[in-house]
Amino acid sequence: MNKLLVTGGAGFIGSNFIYYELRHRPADSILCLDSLTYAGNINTLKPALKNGGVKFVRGDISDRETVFRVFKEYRPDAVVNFAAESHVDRSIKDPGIFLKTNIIGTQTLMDACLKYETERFHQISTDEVYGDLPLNRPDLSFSETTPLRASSPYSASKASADMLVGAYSRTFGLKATVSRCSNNYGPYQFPEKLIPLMICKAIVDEKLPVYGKGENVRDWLHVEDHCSAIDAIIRRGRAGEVYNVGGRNEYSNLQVVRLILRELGKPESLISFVDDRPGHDLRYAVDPQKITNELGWNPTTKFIDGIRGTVNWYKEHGEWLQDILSGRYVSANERAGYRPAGDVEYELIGCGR
Ligand code: NAD
Ligand code: TDX
Repeated sequence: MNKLLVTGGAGFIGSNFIYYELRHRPADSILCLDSLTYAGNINTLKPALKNGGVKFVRGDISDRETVFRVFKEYRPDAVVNFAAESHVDRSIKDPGIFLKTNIIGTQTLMDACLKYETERFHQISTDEVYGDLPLNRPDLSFSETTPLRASSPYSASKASADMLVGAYSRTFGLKATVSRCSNNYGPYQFPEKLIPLMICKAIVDEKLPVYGKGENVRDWLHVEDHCSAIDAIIRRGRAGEVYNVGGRNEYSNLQVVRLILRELGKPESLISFVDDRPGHDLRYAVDPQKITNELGWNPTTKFIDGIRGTVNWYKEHGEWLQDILSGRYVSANERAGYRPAGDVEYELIGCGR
């Protein structure tokens, strides 16, 4: 397996995965297919594209013509599908694009895999497909057999895609795997998600908007650990299987925000409690026993070290961040292949613009 098609590789986890593969599998070739929505940033991939091991096509995974052309010309051995609308708050404001990209996009890629007999299709899913757990039951966690019970339009679209992967696997014999991971953090995360948003705001002494009472719990995993799990699954995981990926590393949002403030030497008076997210999931907790037992995977980054490294990364990558906050990255994206269709909205939620 040495020709990978990585979709959504200009986003947070996809770009980290491309760099992970370049470091660990230098003989492999990678083609990144990404439509460069507001969440994609071609600048993130510049060093990888210069290096020559990675090629880039700007295109939409729900556009059959583009997808089939890419498969016909590139003939990937494996497809890793990161491309998605990924922000819960946006899905509450406008669900439509989540259904198009996350469901139809996944179906389109799988149809192409069947036609071109791709050895492996891997779907990057999320622990949010299982719904949430109560705060007062720390003994409970999600296993791969926990029924799907999505809460937001985002998680419902991801759960739909997971069901389709299962159906394509059983009905058409598609060689597919699914990974359901907990909340990721690390370099290159778009500053609309909790950790990078809070870091960015704290650096410039802006108020940090914590939803509700800040008591919701997430299970945090460093993105590098997610990448090592995906690498193990696509190479050694069994076709037809789902693997949960998590850090057994639960913190409330308030604990996370306080930790970031401490790392930056900023006062807790910056915390501002704001209206809660509608339908806000209380707690996620993933049981990663299956991937540990079958594939020997374990996370390696301690949360305190990971947060410290992430805070420092954002402090040291002011240009990458300013390009986003100022909207300059949109021009770089527009120069990268084609102009976005009219339905692409370049609105930054929560970034003070
Ligand atoms: P992201 O929003 O940072 O990046 C998504 C990427 O997909 C962007 O580069 C965007 O341009 C691209 N994209 C969007 N629509 C597309 C389309 N129609 N065609 C082609 N490209 C398109 O997302 P992320 O946080 O890196 O998440 C990647 C995947 O991992 C998603 O499937 C998400 O559901 C899943 N996931 C994320 C987390 C997390 O904590 N961020 C946790 C578990 C699972
Ligand atoms: O400004 C904020 N204030 C706040 O209190 C934001 C943006 C978030 N929050 C809370 C909501 C959540 O309880 O922080 C928690 C984390 O929020 P997000 O970063 O938006 O992540 P979440 O909703 O948990 O979903 C993430 O993890 C699972 C990713 O965005 C998904 O793509 C992934 O599937």
